[in-house]
Amino acid sequence: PRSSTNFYERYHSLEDIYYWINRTTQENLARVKTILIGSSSEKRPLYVLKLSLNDRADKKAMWIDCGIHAREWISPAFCLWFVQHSLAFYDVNQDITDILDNMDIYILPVLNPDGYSYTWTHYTNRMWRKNRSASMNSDCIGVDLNRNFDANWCTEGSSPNPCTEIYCGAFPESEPETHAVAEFLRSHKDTIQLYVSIHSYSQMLLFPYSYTVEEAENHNELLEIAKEATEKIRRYYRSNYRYGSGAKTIYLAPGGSDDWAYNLGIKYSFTFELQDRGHYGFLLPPSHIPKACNEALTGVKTIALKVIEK
Ligand code: ING
Ligand code: ZN
Repeated sequence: PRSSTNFYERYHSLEDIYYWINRTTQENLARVKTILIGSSSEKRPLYVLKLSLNDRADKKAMWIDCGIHAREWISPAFCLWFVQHSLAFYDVNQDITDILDNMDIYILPVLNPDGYSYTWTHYTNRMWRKNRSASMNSDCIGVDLNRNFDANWCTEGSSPNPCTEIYCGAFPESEPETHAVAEFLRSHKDTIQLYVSIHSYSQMLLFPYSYTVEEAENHNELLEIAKEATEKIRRYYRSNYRYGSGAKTIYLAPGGSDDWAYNLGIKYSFTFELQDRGHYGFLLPPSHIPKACNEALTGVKTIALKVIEK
């Protein structure tokens, strides 16, 4: 029997997502390319989708990663939602058309495939956050990939103890997942203008810095963009998103991907925390996927259009 809910309104296993990546690429050969950027510590492939919908020569690009933290299932669901929206509504919806006419989009649907896969194996593993790599001097497993980037690495707000949820790893980019992302961004930094990372939960739109309470050089510009994005979300969806620099809005957190990308030179760098604000937390029911994803889609589109104007 045919399922009554749409593919994008459900959560999917890692195998299903790999299958979806393959099918989406095969069905859109002129518009989508799959790029293998590396592999995880358990040797799963890390695939980036490149959406390139017109062949203008001087195009810039944006990057979106999802699933850096295993239990945040709404995050990979958003990446799939975003790709589907881009392919279905190019030349239909004005905003996504303007964005894709001016930018290529790189999308990494599952940055942490080992952790994500682990959360699908048994309900007792559902709240896993880190990757699944072994450590040299401890039996504890996993590095917090959002503490493993080379941005004030392993200072206050992360931990050198492998048994904690915010373990920074043995050294910056010690993990194959973070190293692959960093290498890709380093080699594309001249075209990538905008970096976006998708997490859950708590409904926030954050920007650098998270590793220090000091303000980023273009703080006011980032603040203005985040304000506009969250206002649009409130107007369209009646959902409140807080916004501000990471350190001042949630907590000190060094080694994060958005701070690292910012210091690399990607001056528009944002982290979304999607729905909800704690009622279901990481266990957001599938019936909430459409609203959560549409809110974030509105936010990402608003940011991208602002960056294109610059
Ligand atoms: N929140 C993020 C975390 O890694 C964050 C917050 C954003 C930290 C940007 C550093 C940089 O803790 C969740 N929910 O994971
Ligand atoms: Zn997270």
